[in-house]
Amino acid sequence: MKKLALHWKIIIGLVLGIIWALLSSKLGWSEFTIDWIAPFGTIFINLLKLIAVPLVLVSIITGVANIGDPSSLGRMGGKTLLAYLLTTLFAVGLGLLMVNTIKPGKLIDEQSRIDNRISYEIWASSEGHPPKDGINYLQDPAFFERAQKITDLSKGDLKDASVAEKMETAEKTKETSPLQPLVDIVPENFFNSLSNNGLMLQIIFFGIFFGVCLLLIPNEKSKPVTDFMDSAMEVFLKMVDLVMQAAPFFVFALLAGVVSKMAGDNIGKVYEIFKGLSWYSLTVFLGLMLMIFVIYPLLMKLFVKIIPYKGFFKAMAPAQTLAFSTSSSAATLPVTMECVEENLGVNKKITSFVLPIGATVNMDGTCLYQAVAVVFLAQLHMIDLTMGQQLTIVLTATLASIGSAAVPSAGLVMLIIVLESVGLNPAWIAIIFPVDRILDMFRTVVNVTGDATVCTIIAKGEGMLNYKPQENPSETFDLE
Ligand code: DAS
Repeated sequence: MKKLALHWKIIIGLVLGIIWALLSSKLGWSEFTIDWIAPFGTIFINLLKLIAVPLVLVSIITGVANIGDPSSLGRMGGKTLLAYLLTTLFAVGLGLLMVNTIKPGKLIDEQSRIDNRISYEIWASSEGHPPKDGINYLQDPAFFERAQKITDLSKGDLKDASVAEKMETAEKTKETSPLQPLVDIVPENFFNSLSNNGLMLQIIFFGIFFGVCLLLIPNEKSKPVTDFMDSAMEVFLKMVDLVMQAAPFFVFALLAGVVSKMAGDNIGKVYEIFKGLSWYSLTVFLGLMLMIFVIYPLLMKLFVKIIPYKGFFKAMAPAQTLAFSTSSSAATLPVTMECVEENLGVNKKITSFVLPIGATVNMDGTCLYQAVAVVFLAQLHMIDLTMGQQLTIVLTATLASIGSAAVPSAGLVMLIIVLESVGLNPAWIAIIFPVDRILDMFRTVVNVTGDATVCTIIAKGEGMLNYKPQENPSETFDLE
């Protein structure tokens, strides 16, 4: 039988996870699922986090160091990085606008959100800090009256349960799975002693700083280091690749575990979780489609004009389909360069500089998705992020997308930083992981299309764009 592509295997794992979650809650197997299946999901997340830190460091260093000669860091380099930064900031803003408008995390029943909130407060207190939105429901018995008012709760358990009781039961159900010793073998953090919220941002800063200095020392001195970093990058990408080979099983364990932990034996809650994930996926999908079919064509119309709407997509189709199927901007880069050179008429001098940088540091689809994901998860746990926190998301999602390696699911791994930056539980990536690979396919298409758009605009500005006009001029952007 023809080898099934990884993402189809992951989707099979996803479907099996959904079936198991439904069966488990229907037949009362959630205890078994939490004890014997969910830990493999935790191991998977720990593995991804374990690889993330060195991968980000090496990915940024190689990305910056491979810019070439430092002089190119000048005008064109400045224009390129500025253009990439602007499209990234726009994408984060669009993501925040979408998620605060559609509010996918609020479209599930309040009962589930209240329980999610309680688990958040217990996690926050176990981390030694108060809930980040300043409200401390668990210390407020009126919380349960408030909950009853909001959800017109008839259920006796909330009415009678005291705050302490709720805390106690929750503590008991914490990760005490028999497989916990197995989970503890896989450290979640490369620099365990340094595990603090700012860790990843410090890594990104250091990576950029190191890369630029590497550029500025004489080539014969920097070459051994750059070669070492390139091989180190291969090693870490191989690690991601190996872990992803087991992704179908891990996705199954993750989904089954997350649903059992959040819904228990309550089939109604399972439905609510899937409903929330569907609204979340739709919000991300709509944002990504807007970027591809509206924002980038608008930028082309504004700054390039001579390339027709249909001509742009026809030119980019091979790269976009490859990005969709591989979920990797790096794997797609050679085809992206060919499409932009051959079909859009951009000079090789521009593509060989602008596109490799774009593949490493410009991920508009990723940062849009990260903005949506963090606010969705907060909404799901009855947390209203303040404007200040949302601006923090703009900064950290931008940095996280710069730090994301151009490989499958890199954006999810970096989501950890964005969640930690606003005091949310990084383990929540497990809630959205089940649908992540499918969304990754679309966001990689956006990443690649964004790189090609910026590259064409830069070429136009440098007078190095030689597009062959289409036969039918009425289709051009330039409708005058
Ligand atoms: N798959 C990544 C890429 O190659 C994007 C992501 O993970 O968000 O662009």
